Amino acid sequence: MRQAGRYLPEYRKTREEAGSFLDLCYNPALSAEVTFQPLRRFDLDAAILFADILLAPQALGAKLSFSAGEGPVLEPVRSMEDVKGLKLEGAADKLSPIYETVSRIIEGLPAHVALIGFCGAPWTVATYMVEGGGSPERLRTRIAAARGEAWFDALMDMIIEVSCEYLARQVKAGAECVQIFDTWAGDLGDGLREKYVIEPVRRIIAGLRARGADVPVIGFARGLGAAQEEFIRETGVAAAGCEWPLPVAEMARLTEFAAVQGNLDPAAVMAGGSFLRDGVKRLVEALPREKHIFNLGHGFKPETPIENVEEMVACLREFDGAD
Ligand code: 1CP
Repeated sequence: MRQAGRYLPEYRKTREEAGSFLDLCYNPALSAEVTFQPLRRFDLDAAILFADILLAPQALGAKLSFSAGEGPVLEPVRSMEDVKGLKLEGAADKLSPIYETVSRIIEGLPAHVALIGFCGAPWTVATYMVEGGGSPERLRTRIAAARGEAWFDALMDMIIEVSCEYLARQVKAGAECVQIFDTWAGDLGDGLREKYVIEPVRRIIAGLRARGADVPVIGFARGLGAAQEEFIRETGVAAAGCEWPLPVAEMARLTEFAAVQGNLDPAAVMAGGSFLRDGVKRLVEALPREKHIFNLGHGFKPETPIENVEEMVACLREFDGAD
């Protein structure tokens, strides 16, 4: 999950130095610096590339800005005419500063730390493009999907294509694993999940393999609940990211099909104390270590106390004990 970010004062400083969030994303030296920041503080086994899932739609030609305190704002895509205004050709090239960031990270990364690249899953990226930013219910997008609108399917195809190329180039630059973030996967029920969550992720993995990128893929399809098993089996992800409301017993069951990642409640890290310790212990005890990537069930909140993150990592090392 996100591990850099606003809970770290050094991140806020670098972001200020960059000028804006997007300037930071497109600055390889500063993005690499931000990727390293959590590693200097905490004993972590992996780093996640600093970038954002919304850079891919921007590369397709959708105007993007981040307004202070309000999150992302995108020029909405709501018709075939809008889709035709986007351009797939050359889109992955516009993301070259990100591949440069990956190369720089690899140069400075300790050998025992893995680098995870990432992109947004087509469904989640499409929701931001159709809604024009974050939206509490994403109804416009869900209705377009339920109607099987031709423009919506064309948009999904474009996002799938750019994502294959974007991830393959991250791998070529040195990413050792990639994660596909489907934050809004839980929006879709039977009849739509297969077409807009499972099939696009399956196609991205096939596209990666066709380009010779042979790294493990983590699928974070948030909110799938009982459909996680189907997602794992049909997409072929090596690991499934699990959000915190998923019971640990269900995660243990899923290890029959793939590795699992997660799923500590970000609020437990904010709370600290015995709830945090017990949460870490529960995960370590319930899941086989060769099938479990310890992580949060979603990204760190900006208000998270740094000493609680230190405590979380210390507990993990203590309970895990194998290293
Ligand atoms: O500095 C700031 O104010 C910006 C905060 C921030 C950060 C640190 C945003 C804005 N993006 C990021 C980086 C980011 N985003 C990473 C890099 C790794 C790291 O921080 O260590 C990653 C992996 C993401 C992924 C991402 N961006 C997701 C998927 C994962 C998730 O958290 O669900 C999503 C949905 C986004 C979109 C996004 N980026 C930023 C915001 C405010 C949002 C919108 C969130 C929403 O609609 O609720």
